Amino acid sequence: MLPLRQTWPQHLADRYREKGYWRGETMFGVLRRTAAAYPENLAVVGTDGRWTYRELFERAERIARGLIAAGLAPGDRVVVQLPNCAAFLSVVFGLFRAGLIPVFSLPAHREAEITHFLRRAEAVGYILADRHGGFDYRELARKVRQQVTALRHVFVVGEAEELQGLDDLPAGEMALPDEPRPDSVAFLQISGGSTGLSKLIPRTHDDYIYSFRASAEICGMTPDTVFMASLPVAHNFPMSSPGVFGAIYAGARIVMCPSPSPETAFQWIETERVTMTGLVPPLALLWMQAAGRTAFDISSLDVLQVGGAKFAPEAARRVSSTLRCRLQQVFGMAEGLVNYTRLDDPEDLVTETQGRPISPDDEILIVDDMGQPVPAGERGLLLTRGPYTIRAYHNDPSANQRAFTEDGYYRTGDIVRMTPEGYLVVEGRAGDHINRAGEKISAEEIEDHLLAHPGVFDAAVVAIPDPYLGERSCAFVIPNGPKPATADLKAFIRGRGLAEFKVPDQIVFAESFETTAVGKVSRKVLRQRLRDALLLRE
Ligand code: J2J
Repeated sequence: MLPLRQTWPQHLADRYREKGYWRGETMFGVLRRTAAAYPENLAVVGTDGRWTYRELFERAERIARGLIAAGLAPGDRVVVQLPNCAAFLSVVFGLFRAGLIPVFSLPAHREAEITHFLRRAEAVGYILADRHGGFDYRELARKVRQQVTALRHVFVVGEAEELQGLDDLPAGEMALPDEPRPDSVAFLQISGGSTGLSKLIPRTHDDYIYSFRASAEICGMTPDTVFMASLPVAHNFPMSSPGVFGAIYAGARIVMCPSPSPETAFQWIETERVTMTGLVPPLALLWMQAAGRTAFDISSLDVLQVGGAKFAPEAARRVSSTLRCRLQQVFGMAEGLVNYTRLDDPEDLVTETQGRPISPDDEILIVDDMGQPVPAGERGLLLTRGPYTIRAYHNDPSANQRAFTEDGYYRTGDIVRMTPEGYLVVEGRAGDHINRAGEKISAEEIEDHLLAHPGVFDAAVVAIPDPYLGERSCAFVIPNGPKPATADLKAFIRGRGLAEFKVPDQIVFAESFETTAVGKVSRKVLRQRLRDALLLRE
């Protein structure tokens, strides 16, 4: 298979190299260098193991050999679905070493999402856990394999039953291929997606390494840092801002926390003396609440990052007094651009803003609906391009048409303003997705599933502000004949093989959607009106 590319104009690629952003390293090269510098330092701790950098490196190489021996070839795509565990890293770096392209899915994903990723990525492999969180992923693999005939290799981490176990692959002395080119695509990340199904985000070795190397510097990561992945590690935030990859760059220790609940996470913080972790706002609120009455000693925690959705300034102000650590706000996206408040920023900037970009070469444009820049300090749509922001999604011309301007800016869909200090404040969103505790749900995707129910004539899914989740999803449904039961509709969505977080939190039945006499309105306007009407009623 040909290496996937992400193309920046030549003059910009040259500039990014000249400035030392892109250094021609590969993802596996990052691990190799750290393993050479700190072989006996503990690299990763999880429920499945405690490995030094030397052990992690050796395990990754063994997996690479096993995958090549099994018949996979450089450039092949492999969907990875693993929870937070040490093996996540050995598998992913094994794939990198073999020149295979991981496609990162979340433990919450089910048949509908996994088959979509496999098809869209033209993947030939799928690596999954045996069980996690009360769910048997092998069952999922059996179903998926029947639906996607191009899927030739399924490997289970753990108890494989009749499937192929990853640890049982004959590694032998299989020769490893040359390492991939640093400007080639290293993996496909998934987008939160505001229209339809998730899009695939191709990130190159050069651009991604720059983003997490610079992030690790901004966040002061050193070999003494103990970074805990509390959120699902396949998310771009715990993966790269600076996340587990930034930690590997810095030679820090990684703790793979199996659940972000305060009961579990606090215990890991105490035992492993965790110094830094990242959360979405609803979890940060839970942790702040729990901190006052926990018996665990969480005093090692030095930096709490909060991002993925807007963190209210009132809550942000309480972090230092409740959790007794510093706060860093993070506003990022899997497509690229990441903003941080800096650790030495004055308190007002840290609590009231979502930070400033990583790179001096991150270009920020704030525009009105016509695409014209707004006056300084006013709110508008955020467009961006730069040394680690993609120029195109994988294999999706119509999404690319919508999501990028002609001169290569990514339309984030976020409404922001810039402070005089050059910091961004997120004010809202133009796109139609629901940001449910940091998980982005496309309204259109859920509407399409609802419309497949025989009892549904029409459906519109909207985001409703929620005190716990930030936003929850509400589906307005016009029945086709007798009203279906709410529980049936939810069960129907689940039965379509969707991640649980996509099941509407609330369903409201309506007789019609004719909210004005003006005739047909766009979906976007319709969703807006339904949301406003419901909020007025509440
Ligand atoms: C408001 N909205 C935010 C914030 C993200 C670091 C951190 C987060 C993500 C992420 C990431 C926000 N305040 N602090 O990839 O590397 C919303 C915006 C944004 C979208 C991106 C990272 N932080 N958001 O959340 O790809 O709407 O990445 O465009 O999942 O989340 O979502 P995602």
